[in-house]
Amino acid sequence: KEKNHIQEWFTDHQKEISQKTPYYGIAKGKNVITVQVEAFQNFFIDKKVNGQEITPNLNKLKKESMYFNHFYHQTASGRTSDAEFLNNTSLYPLYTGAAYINYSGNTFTALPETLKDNGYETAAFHAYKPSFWNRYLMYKTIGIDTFYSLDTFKQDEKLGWSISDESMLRQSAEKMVKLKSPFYSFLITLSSHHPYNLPSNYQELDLNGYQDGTFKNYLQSVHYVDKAIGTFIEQLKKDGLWDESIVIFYGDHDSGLMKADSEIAQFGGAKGEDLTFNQMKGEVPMFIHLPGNEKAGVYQQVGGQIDISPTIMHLLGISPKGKYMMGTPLFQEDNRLVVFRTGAYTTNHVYYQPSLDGKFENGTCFDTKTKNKTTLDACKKDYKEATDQLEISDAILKGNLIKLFKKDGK
Ligand code: GP9
Repeated sequence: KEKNHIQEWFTDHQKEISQKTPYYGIAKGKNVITVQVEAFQNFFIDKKVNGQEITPNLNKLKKESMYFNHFYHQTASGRTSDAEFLNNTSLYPLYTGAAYINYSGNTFTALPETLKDNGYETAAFHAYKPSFWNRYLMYKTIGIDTFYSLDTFKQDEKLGWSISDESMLRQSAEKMVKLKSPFYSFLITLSSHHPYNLPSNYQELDLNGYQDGTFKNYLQSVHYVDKAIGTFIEQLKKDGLWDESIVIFYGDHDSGLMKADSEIAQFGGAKGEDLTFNQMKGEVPMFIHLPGNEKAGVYQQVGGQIDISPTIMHLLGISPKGKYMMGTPLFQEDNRLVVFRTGAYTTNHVYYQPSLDGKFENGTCFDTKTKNKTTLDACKKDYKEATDQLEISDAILKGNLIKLFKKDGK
C-alpha cells in the first residue's frame, strides 16, 4: 500500500514539476558548474561590519545573477554530505546518520546520472580524503565520472584541513577547462570550516568592538572565501567558461554558532528565537548565474537545496519524467513548500516551528510578511504534506524503492 502511495505521489509530482515556465530550456546545452560553500549563511550578503563589506564579490555577483534571498539549507546530522545529497538526488537527508554512508548502495535517479544520459561529462572536486563522508562510493552511485580528491591537488597553499579554497578553486578550474563540454562540475569548498581559525595574514577585516572570538573568526573566513570566489569567477571568465555555463554558488549549512541572543544572532537583528532567528539559521545564499547575466535579479520565493536538481534540469530543458526527485524548479513560484528534517517548514507566507514534543498544536506559526506569530490555522494547510514528504523520502531510502520502481518500468 505504501509503495503505491509513493508511486502515486511521484507520478503527480513529476507532472507538476514538468510544467514549463519562461525559464525552461533557456540554458540548454550549457555546462553546469556548482560550488557548494562550507558553512555559508545568508545574512552577511550586502552587510557591512565597521564600514567594510563582508562579501564584496558576492554582492557584485548578486547584481549579475539570480539571487534567491529566502533559500534554505535542509541538512541534518550528515551536515556537508546532506547538502550534497539534497543537491544531487533531490531527496531528504536522514533524521539521524547520513544517507551518504547508510545508503550509498541504493539506486537513485540523480542529477549527475541524468546529465550523463544527456551527453554530459561529470566530475566532483573536493581537496580532502576521498573516504570522508563516503564520497568515493556515493559519487560512483550517483553518476560522477571523476572525483578529484586530495591527492590530485598540488599541496601548494595549506590552510585549515586542506589547501586553501583559493588554490582548490584555481586548480579545479584548470582541470575543468580540459573536460569535454558539456560538463557538470560539482565543487565543494572547505576553508570556512568550524572553528574558522585563519592565520593572521589571511584576516583582512577590522572587527574592533566585537567580542565573540568564534564569530569574529567566522566573519574573517567568510570574507576570505568571498575573495577566493571572486578570483575563481575571474578565472572562469578568462578561460571562456563563464558565459558557456550555468554557475551556481550555494551554502551547505549554517555555521553552528546560532544561539539565541548570541553576538551573531544580534548582528543579524534576531531577538530570542523569533522568525528572524529561524530564517538566519536556515537561510544560505543561492546564486545562479546564466550566460550574459540573463534573468538577473532578486527572487523572493522560498526554496531549498532539494530544489537544485529540478531547477538545473528546468534551465537545461531536461524533463523530470521518470525521475524520483522531490524538489520543484525554483521558477515555479506558487505553492512553494520547504520542509526541514526537524519537522519545521516554510512557504512564501508562513513559517512553522515545531515544539520539542512534535505535536502540531504545540508548535509556533509565524507570518513571514509581518514577522509576527500568527494563528496555528495559518500553518495547518501544509502540515500533512510536509510530514508526508519526509516519510516518503525515508521509505524510498529504507526500501531502496527507486530500484523497485525502475524494475517495474515506472
Ligand atoms: C570534509 C568536509 C566537512 O570533507 O566536507 O564536512 P562537515 O564537517 O562540514 O560536515
